[in-house]
Amino acid sequence: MFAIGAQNLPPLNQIPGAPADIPADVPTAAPTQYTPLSFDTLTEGMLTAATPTIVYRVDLPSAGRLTMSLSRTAQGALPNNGADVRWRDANGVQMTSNLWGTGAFSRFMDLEAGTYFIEVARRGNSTGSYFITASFFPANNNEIEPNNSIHQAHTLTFDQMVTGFISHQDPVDIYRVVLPSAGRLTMNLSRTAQGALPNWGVDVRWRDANGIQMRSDGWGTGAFSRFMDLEAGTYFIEVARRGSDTGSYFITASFFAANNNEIEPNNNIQQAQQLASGQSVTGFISHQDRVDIYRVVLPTASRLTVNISRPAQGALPSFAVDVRWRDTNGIQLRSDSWGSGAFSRFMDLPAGAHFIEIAGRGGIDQTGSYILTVTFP
Ligand SMILES: [Ca+2]
Ligand SMILES: [Ca+2]
Ligand SMILES: [Ca+2]
Ligand SMILES: [Ca+2]
Repeated sequence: MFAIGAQNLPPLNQIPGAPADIPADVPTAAPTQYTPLSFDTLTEGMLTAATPTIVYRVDLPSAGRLTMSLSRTAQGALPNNGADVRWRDANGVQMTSNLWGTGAFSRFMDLEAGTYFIEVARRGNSTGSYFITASFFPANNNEIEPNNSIHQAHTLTFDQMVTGFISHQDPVDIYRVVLPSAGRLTMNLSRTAQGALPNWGVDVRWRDANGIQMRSDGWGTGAFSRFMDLEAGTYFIEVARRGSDTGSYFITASFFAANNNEIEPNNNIQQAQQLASGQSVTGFISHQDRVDIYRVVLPTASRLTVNISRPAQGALPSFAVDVRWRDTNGIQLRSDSWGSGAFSRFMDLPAGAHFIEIAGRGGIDQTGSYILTVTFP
């Protein structure tokens, strides 16, 4: 089923005379004597005083989850607390070590493609026989590695799912998204059916074009779906291991354009966009842009009515902004929170320029688009 090392298989599945007192975490050379394991094939081993350690070789054809299972034979079995199971990489460097105590043993590691060695070593005076089986489940990841820095990031196409894989060797996957205009970027992550990340497995970090972190969320149980309202440009989404949790995941980026036709920058009264009576404008409060200011010129003393509503998609959440009325000098006349539903308020004002300011409150989810209409005689 897979290639094995061509060299020098010893007649016995053992390393004769391997010293038992080498500290287990000292890197060693790649073992030259080992027993190759085929997946899902039961192999019997026997630890004795003369054979305190047996090394197995496993070749992973792709990235995926390697599960090692050990169980006791019916007769002459290893006594309890009988063995250490050490996982070594192609160079013989120990990656982890497990104690095989009572009962059956089944542990997995999520690993990149390549050669690994599994060492079964007796503890103390324990001797006896056991069965060992290697099983493999490929990650089937189609992320493009290496993707471990923003310079190597894998560019996502909107609404196209990619399978990623966080392994013992690979703690981070970085994806690039390019927003063609201002709008809402939604990231969805979910678990694969097999070999999935355990719960609380990763942090999902949002970074700007310079790699500066804008947001970070732990991905807990269930599916992950978060959005950010962003200006046009390049962003990076980083999937980063938490602790030792590894496994595969699905990731999809979706984008909904704000279609805002406000004239930016409109962030102070000098930059304010002038609106005619009856004119509707679609504005957008984003992570980067927390204020939009509009100018209204009343020809005579009259009633100015301000209506704000939510577009069907990508709207501001409720209670996300303040609506401030300012006089011709920018002095605030009034401020209202915009709650749920539509906003409609009026003021009777003298002739001249006035300003309507839509000001975000700074919450990470309190962004989105709105439709503003002003009316006056
Ligand atoms: Ca990966
Ligand atoms: Ca990676
Ligand atoms: Ca804006
Ligand atoms: Ca603005």
